[in-house]
Amino acid sequence: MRKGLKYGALAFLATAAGTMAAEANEPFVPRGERLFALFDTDKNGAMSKPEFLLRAEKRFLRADANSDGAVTAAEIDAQLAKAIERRRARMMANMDQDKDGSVTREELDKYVEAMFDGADANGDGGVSMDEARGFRLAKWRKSLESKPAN
Ligand SMILES: [Ca+2]
Ligand SMILES: [Ca+2]
Ligand SMILES: [Ca+2]
Repeated sequence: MRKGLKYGALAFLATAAGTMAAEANEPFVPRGERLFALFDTDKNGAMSKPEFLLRAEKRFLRADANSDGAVTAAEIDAQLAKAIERRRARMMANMDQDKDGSVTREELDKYVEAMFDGADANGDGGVSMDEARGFRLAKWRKSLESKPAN
């Protein structure tokens, strides 16, 4: 139980930071509205160069494990490995319901069906584009956690 919650919290953090964060912290121009809003710190509707620079530095230099101001290939490797581990832990925590270390098709189907139901906000059996856009994975996962497992 505790373990599940911990992974859930990690998953939430990872998703809150943006799914791209799970890959590498390479500089990129934000395209989604939510992500853009994070970059546009003073919320004036445009991302300034200093805002862009600050964000990129903060993200990229997270990999600088020994804090020497430079990121080595090994530091990038270590960070990617951590991200992969987190991702695997999240996938297993979400889908491996009987915790036997593998996700069966049944377990996958159950998860995917629950996700569909979560996205189908008005419960009419179809997910519209608006419903798909309004679906928040992190929020949905949180709502799963608060439900008792069956
Ligand atoms: Ca370093
Ligand atoms: Ca299993
Ligand atoms: Ca619907």
